Amino acid sequence: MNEIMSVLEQSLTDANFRKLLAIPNRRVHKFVADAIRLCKPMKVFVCNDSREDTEYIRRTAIARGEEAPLANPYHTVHFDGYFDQARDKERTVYLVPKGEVLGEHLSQIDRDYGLQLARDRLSGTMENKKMVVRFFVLGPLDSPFSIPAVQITDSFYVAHSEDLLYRRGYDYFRRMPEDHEIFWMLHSSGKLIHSVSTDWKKRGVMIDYKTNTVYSMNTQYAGNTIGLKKLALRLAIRKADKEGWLAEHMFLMAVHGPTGRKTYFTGAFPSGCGKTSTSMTRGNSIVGDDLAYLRKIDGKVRAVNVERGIFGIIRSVTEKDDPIIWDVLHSKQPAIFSNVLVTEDAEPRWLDDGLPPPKAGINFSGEWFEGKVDRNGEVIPYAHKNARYTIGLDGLSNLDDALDDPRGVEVGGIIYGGRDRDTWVPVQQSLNWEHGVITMGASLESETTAATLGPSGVRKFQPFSNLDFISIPLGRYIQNHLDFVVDIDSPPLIFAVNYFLRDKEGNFITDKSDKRVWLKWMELRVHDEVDAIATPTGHIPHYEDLKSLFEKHLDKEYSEAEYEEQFKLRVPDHLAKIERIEKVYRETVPDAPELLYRILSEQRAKLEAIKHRLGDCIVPSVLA
Ligand code: SPV
Ligand code: MN
Repeated sequence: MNEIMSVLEQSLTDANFRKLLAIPNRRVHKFVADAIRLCKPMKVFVCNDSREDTEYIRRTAIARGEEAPLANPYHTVHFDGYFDQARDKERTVYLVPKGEVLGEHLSQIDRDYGLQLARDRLSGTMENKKMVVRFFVLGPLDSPFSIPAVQITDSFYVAHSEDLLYRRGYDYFRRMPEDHEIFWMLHSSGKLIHSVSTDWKKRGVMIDYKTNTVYSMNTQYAGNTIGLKKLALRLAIRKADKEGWLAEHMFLMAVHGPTGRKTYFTGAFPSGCGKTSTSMTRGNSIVGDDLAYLRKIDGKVRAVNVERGIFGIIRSVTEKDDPIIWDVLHSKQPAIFSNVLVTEDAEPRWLDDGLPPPKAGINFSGEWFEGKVDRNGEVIPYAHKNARYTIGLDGLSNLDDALDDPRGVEVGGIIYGGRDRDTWVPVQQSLNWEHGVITMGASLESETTAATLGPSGVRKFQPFSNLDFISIPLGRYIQNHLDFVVDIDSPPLIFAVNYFLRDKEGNFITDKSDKRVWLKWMELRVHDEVDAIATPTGHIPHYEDLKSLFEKHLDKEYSEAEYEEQFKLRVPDHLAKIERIEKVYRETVPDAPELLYRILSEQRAKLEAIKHRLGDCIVPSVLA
């Protein structure tokens, strides 16, 4: 203990030492001292969440060139390295103790080897830099959901982003019980040239779930560095597994029903598949757009937003389609833009922003001009497809008032949705909880997007939209979902949506705004206020109900022909999907629950029977 104190005393100025020691938690002191011994920072800054300290972080991000001011004085821009523009799934690994098995969907290395590698790579990385120590709370404060987390980083951009995205926790750390479980995050950008990590080939995220610690190195992209986001989600999934709750890659929103009623939904969509835009739909209110914790409280499923901000994809954000986000991004609310193009007037520009494309500017490749190509002769777009904006939720006009409720909100429905060109109808309700967990959550597939490194547009198995973050064997994770509601009288309904259905020519057959109608229909289903057609894959809407919802909420004439095209049962595609899903579970998920195979077989049998009777493609009027 004395050794820890002497490291801290030697490395921290009086003011920073006092700030750290005001948190009377010896594990915190030890984590900071260990990080100092390993990374050898030139200086250490402990942030106590005062205005002065948080402003200092923002100012320093600019002074060090990690961010640059934009024309709007409340805005900055940050660039990640050219090869560091998305989550690096391959190099995000679990450190697995000998004898433990995680299953083949998770990248993993031996724990002892991994810890040594992390130490080697982090050793001395802050020699000419300042280390920032910050304290946050995941979920609302003073709640059964709260998880305190410490972030150590040498990136002021990371520390600044977290300020917008998470609930400040310095005071909470001062008063919480000494033995409260804590998540620990240590990040270094490594060597920098022009503020960009140069050792990106040695980048990595190493998750030591034994000690709730995540090490991140030689990377800057927020998905790899912001410990509280997807790095903490991986730890939270393990904690939830032990304690009987769920940590999910889900939005949380209130769908506003008739006479002002609010019904809360969570929604799991893979990155880049409409999660944020659904949670932001006009006429409803948002609690969160990315991460939710779900617990059972007093016989109900209740959920909270883990975060208090949005790190959203900015591509295609337009004044017409996303008026609320657009307004916030043109207001006095603080925002960090990343990997956009900056014009000579210091305005940010992003792909498909509804304006004439720029001819020149600065982007993630440096000085950019029209027609610029990369080393392989590929044209570099003016902004990255995965360019993002970081904002707090507080500026949103549609923010739900339950954001910080320590008890969370009661969940009426859970929605699963992926990028599916040919199989699922735009909206359907599962036959029951188990059917939803298996045929919707566990069977989710989606085409890849620019949110992860690698090619886009490839159909991949994406169970629960959470596969990238699941940190326990997949079969066990599914069993946890099945078991979650055993003692609940009326569990949330489970729905599947598909915004990406296409015709034979490859054109989308639903409109972006249609999701408003699907949400309103689901809201009515939760209250049993609208009837549905039972099909082998789930309950689908009646035409008349959708027609009136389209008229009411979108002022749009919805034709029967559109309905039939969108909601016909595509039997061969469903059968092919069951084949794929069964195969992936049989071959790669040895602990998959038996119930999964039974439910898939039942669904296959029903589909085969109906195919025999009615053919390959069945319009809803025949099913009704
Ligand atoms: C996602 O890719 O799912 C995101 C952004 O929400 S991040 O995980 O932070 O990369
Ligand atoms: Mn996400």
